[in-house]
Amino acid sequence: MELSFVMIKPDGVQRAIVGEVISRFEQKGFKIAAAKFMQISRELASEHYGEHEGKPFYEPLIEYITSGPVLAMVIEGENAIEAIRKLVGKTNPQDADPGTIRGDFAQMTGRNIIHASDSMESAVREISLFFRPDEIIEYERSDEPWLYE
Ligand code: 3AN
Repeated sequence: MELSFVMIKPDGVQRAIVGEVISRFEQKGFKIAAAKFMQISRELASEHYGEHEGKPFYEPLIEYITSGPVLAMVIEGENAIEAIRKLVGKTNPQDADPGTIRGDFAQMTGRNIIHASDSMESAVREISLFFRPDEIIEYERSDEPWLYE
């Protein structure tokens, strides 16, 4: 089982599709291991998006992600990192397939609703930026025997 860091960005919260987005992960069989509704500080935003510092979209990206509350989550499941990226869709919603979250709900890269870790290394780094180890809950979902053989 893998853990991925997933965050519904301020546009997802403002557009009132938090429940819809979480449902997609739940219905696929992924388990919420941690969740925090929060306002991201500039410091945390610049740590999270450090790899993009210096790029033309960096400042708008920091403005965007700190513009309102977000729902940060740790989501667990089989091959979670890659599988969640598939459910989320391509970074530019114009390229994201219908049926993906960005393909169904978003128009622009700068308002693409959701973040999900793109590798094991990013997942470990991002989870530790947003959550303490004791905030990540281990439990069984009652339908696990029906999801995993
Ligand atoms: P993803 O979120 O799909 O992993 P990254 O990590 O390349 O994509 O980019 C992080 C965030 O930075 C994106 N979700 C998007 O909000 C913003 N971003 C990335 N590339 C661009 C771009 N070319 N123009 C505007 N914003 C961008």
